[in-house]
Order: sequence, then C-alpha cells, then structure tokens
Amino acid sequence: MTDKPTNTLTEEQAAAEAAKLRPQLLAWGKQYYDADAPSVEDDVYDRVYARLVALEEAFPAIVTPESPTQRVGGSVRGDLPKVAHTIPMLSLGDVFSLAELSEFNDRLRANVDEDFDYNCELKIDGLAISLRYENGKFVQGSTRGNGQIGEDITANLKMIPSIPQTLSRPLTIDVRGECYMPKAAFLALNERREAAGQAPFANPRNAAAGSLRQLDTQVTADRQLATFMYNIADYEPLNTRTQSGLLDELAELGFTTNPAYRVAHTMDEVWAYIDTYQAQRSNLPYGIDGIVIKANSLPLQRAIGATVKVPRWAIAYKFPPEEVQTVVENIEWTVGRTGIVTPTAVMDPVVLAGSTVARASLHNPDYLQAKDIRLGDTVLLHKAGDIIPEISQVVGDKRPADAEVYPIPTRCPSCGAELVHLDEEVALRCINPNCPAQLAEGMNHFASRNAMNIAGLGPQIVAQLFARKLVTNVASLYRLTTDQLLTLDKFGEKSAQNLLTAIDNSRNNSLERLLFGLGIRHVGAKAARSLAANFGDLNSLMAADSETIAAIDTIGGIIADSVVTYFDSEPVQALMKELATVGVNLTYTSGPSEPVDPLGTFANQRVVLTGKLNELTRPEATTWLEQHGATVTGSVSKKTDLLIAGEAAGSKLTKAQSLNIPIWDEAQLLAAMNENK
Ligand code: 1X8
Repeated sequence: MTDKPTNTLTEEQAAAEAAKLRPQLLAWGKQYYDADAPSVEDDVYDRVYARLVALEEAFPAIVTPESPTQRVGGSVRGDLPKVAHTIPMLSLGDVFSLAELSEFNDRLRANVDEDFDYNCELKIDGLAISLRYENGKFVQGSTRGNGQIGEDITANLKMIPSIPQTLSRPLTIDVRGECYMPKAAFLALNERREAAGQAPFANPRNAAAGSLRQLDTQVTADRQLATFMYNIADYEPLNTRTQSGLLDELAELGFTTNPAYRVAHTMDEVWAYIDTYQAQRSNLPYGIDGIVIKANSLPLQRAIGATVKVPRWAIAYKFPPEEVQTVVENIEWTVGRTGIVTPTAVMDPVVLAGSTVARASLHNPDYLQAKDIRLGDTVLLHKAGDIIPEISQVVGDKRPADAEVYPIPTRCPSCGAELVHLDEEVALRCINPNCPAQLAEGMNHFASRNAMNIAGLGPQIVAQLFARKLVTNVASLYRLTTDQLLTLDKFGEKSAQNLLTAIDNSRNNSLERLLFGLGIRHVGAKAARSLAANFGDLNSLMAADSETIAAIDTIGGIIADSVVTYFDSEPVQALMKELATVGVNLTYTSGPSEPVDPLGTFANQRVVLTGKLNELTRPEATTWLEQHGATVTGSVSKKTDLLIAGEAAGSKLTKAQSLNIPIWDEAQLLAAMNENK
C-alpha cells in the first residue's frame, strides 16, 4: 500500500479515503474484540489505523464521532458481567519507525522543562487485564473492554498461577498488565485441538482471549496462561516513584513482571534496546509485537497526562513484520481441478507473526528453481502482505552438505501421466482428462456452495468415493445408493440418507449452478448466471456459436470461446447426456420473474450491491433481493433506499454515506435472509 502524503491531498480526497477506512477498521475491530477471530494480521490493522489517524490529523474537520480513532478499543461483549474501570485503561499511541519515535521524543522534550529518563519495556502480545486487590486480597479481575467498561473474568483469572491471591502487603490497588499464552503452550493446545477435530486458534492471543472467556474455569486452568503486570492505576500506595521501581515493587508484592526492562538515559540507549529485542524476538518464549517506552518518573507521567485515548508520556514502537527460520522437510505436489500441479513446501512448524506455519506455496517449478530450495534447507519465512506465509530465501550457510538440487517431477503424482507446459506457461500440468485427482477436485467444486450446493459432500468423502470406484464423474453421484454410501468410513444410515437427500435436491437447481459447477474455464458464478438467464436451457447454450454468446452484455470473447470449446468436446457432450438421464435440471428457473414475496421486506426498495461478498455470490444476493420485492440497481443516487456493502467497498459506499443512505454489511443481509426464510 503506497499512501499519498497527506499534504498532497485535498480535504475532499482525505474525507473520501477516511470514509473508506473507517468501516473497514470497525469491522476488523469488531472481529478482533468481540469474536476473538481477526481476519487480518495486526500489522495490517495498525497500518490502516495509522493512516486514518494521519488523515484526521491533517484535516481535523473530517473526523466523525463514529470514527474508530474516537473510541478506545473494542466493544463490550454482552454475555459477561461488566466492570467499570474507575481509572480508565488506556491504549497506547504507536509508531512504526525510528523517525516517528524520534518525533515523539522531540515533542515530549519540547513540552517538559526538566531532563528525564525513559523506561523501555517489551510490548507483550496478549490481552490487557486489570486486577483489583483490597487489603492485599485479589477481589476482581477484568478485561479492558472499551477502556471504561470491561468484562468480569475474576473466576478465570483465579486459575492462573502467576496471579497472586494475596499480596505481601495489604494494599488496595488496581494493577494492570497483560495475560498471554506462551508459544509452546499455544502449539501444544492447537495440536490437541486438531487431533480432536476442533478448529485450531489463529494465534496465541486469540487462544488466550478464548481461554479467558470460558465459562468452564477448568478449561482456563488447563490452558497454561501466564501474565506480566506492568502498571498501576494510582501509584500513591506504593513506595516507589519510578516506572522501573514500580516493576520491582510489583514483583516484591507477588506479581510476575517482565525482567527485560531497562532505563534509558538517551535515545541511543532506546535504539539499542529496540535492536536487542527485535533480534531476540523469535527466541522469546512468548510473543511481543513491539517496545513500550515510558517516561520513567511517575509524578512526571502524571504531570504530562493523557489524551482521552492514550497517555502522552508513553509510546509503543511496533516491530516490522516478522521473519523466522525453519527447515524444509518435504515438497508436496498437488493436482488442481484444471490439472495444474503445484508444489508446497512442508516445513518444521514455527510461530510466525502470531500463527503456526508449516506450509508455504512454492507456486510453480520456476519459482522453486529460482530460489533453489532443497530438502533439508533452512529457509527464511515471512508473511506476504502480512498474511500469506512465503519463503523469502534459503539460508545458504545452513545447507546440509549432501543436499541435492530438487528434481522437478515429470509425471503426475496422482495418475502418473506425463506432465507438460502448455504454451510457454510456467505452470506444470497434467492433461489426462481422467486423472483421479482432477476429477476429485472437479467434484469438490461441483458440490460447493455457489455451485450445486450439495451439503455434506466434502473433499474427504469425494476422495473415498473415487478410491472405492463408486463414482467416475459428477453424473454418477446421482446414481449412488444407500448401500454404497454405508461402505464409507464413519457412515451410518442417517448420514447416508442425508447425503442422498442433498444430492437428490441438487437435481432441481437452476441451470446457472450447474454451469458454474462444471468448472468451465473463465466461467465464474456471475458469467454462469448471465449465460443461464440468456439462453434459458442447456441445449440452446450448447447450440450457440461464440459470437452469439459474446453478444450478451456481461460476457466477453474469452468466456464465449471457452464455453464453445468446452461443449465442443465429445466426452463433455456425453456427460451432458448423462446428466439429463439422471434427472438433473438443465433449465434456468431462478430470476426476477418469480418473486417469492413481492410485498416483503424490500417492497419498492431500490437496493445497490457493492464490494466483495464472502458468503453469497452477487447473483444469489440479487435474486433473493428481487424475489423479496427489491429493485437492484447499479449505481447509488438520492433514490437509493439501501446500500449493501461487502468488503473493500469503494466509491459507492462513500457516496451512500454522503447521501445518508442506510448501509448494510453482508452479515446484515444474511440475517435478513434467515429471518425471511
Ligand atoms: C500495553 C502493553 C504494555 C506493556 C507491555 N505489553 C503491552 N501489551 C508494558 O507497558 N510493558 S502498556 C500497554 C498499554 O498501555 N496499552
């Protein structure tokens, strides 16, 4: 992402950009705080957030009360009792470069008359907690929540061994710190979960958050959570008057504090601290995502004060994205639906930027050869776009002496057919039309949600169906019997019956689902719907030439040619006959012509769809809205009644916001669909 410097923007441009960033940040923030399931890496969130702050600082007039910059962290989850923090739990301002850190220092020094030291501490990647002690007894523990009101998690926190029940002195204090899951505990927990068929946690922080919100406190106890405490709401009851002394005194009282703090007299010492721990980061047994520097004098902290959100006397320096080393143990080759054979590096699992990584795509043989990756090589791994694991390079001097150049396969790992490069493609392909791996992938696609939507027919069942020779192609699915399904692993009468019913129901799907499910090159869900709607039935489409097909509004020449080529093949024609024989519907039956409830929720509403939808396809959403009375149009105007904005929505969203048009996200549409089932 290359952001334009804010001083080159007009206020309108800044407002438009900020209006795009806010809903995105709010959605990510909600996932992060409410669902313990972030959809982006923290880095991405932090950068987008920083950009919004920069825009709003440059153009204060564009700030809105709803802006995520105007709130402290997430919202409060409804189902846990609430706790008001008498002294708010603030978040920290953050910087991403030494230059920005330097600016922070200059600003602070310009506003403070006396000379002062900083205390440097590690920024723990966990969950902020507040522990209340009365007369030395632990009475209540809470999460940060929105900074003013948190959640009561006392019972869970009592299960964490590093939290003292009784202090060495009978103080009444609120101590703040971080609860985290050590890397080793996280890896072991995910291994147990996967063995038990449960979804693994995305990263240690989510695992910690999930563990703290358990109703069953025994589960919390088993999760090996730990804490580092680093702050106190009000230092009056303590003897010390410095941050470094506070850490020592907290330790004397019985808390666990992080030993890696250091008082810095100069910025050079701050840099040195950052360098040291940035290098040590992946060796630490817990995750850190940066360094916190704080004015060391507690009375000075108080004198400097805070904004509504963050203290002015402290700042977090966030590390750039992480890189770790691991060993390549294997290279797997998998055959996709279209015959492309893709290599994947299988590595010794490592925690990278908060999640466990054991696999990275190597894309194609050229990529693998260019990087000269060999079995046993130690490699540097990072996350591309901070999300997708990627091998940056081989660590040359760690290469085993006997490592040999990795031989690119010449035969298909599934069917043994000779692999080829089609017209100068870098991709390696299996062109055997009967390759079992391709057929299985094709069947998975056929059954998928946006295609024939056969619930319960997943990759593992498909693999077994092929292995037992119960199916040869997608038409043979419709001839399966209960007795045949009962031979599959873990299949009983009920599961067999459910699957047969799902398969049977899919016979009645409208044509566009079949067209998409066939996996014709370049024909996505949207093109499939246009083709089905325009031709009405399969035979008309099969009889059409390329020009006729390309004459459809949304269909270009490439799609048209691909459709013609596909249906030109004899095996495909045979398959279509077979589908007709087994009773699969080959006509277009959905569409605006048959409103289910024309006077329903959306009667006379003009609705616009924009952005990327995840659960639904555009045609699905459009059809449903039309069936419930809506008119779906392409552009936002004063007449628009509702905008439904998916991910990364752009100018339509901005326009709708400026016109005060109600805006829904995909979840709201799905909820409405559920209500109106
Ligand atoms: C957050 C954190 C702080 C410290 C360590 N880890 C964190 N995640 C620290 O002060 N050592 S301070 C802080 C905050 O103020 N939000």
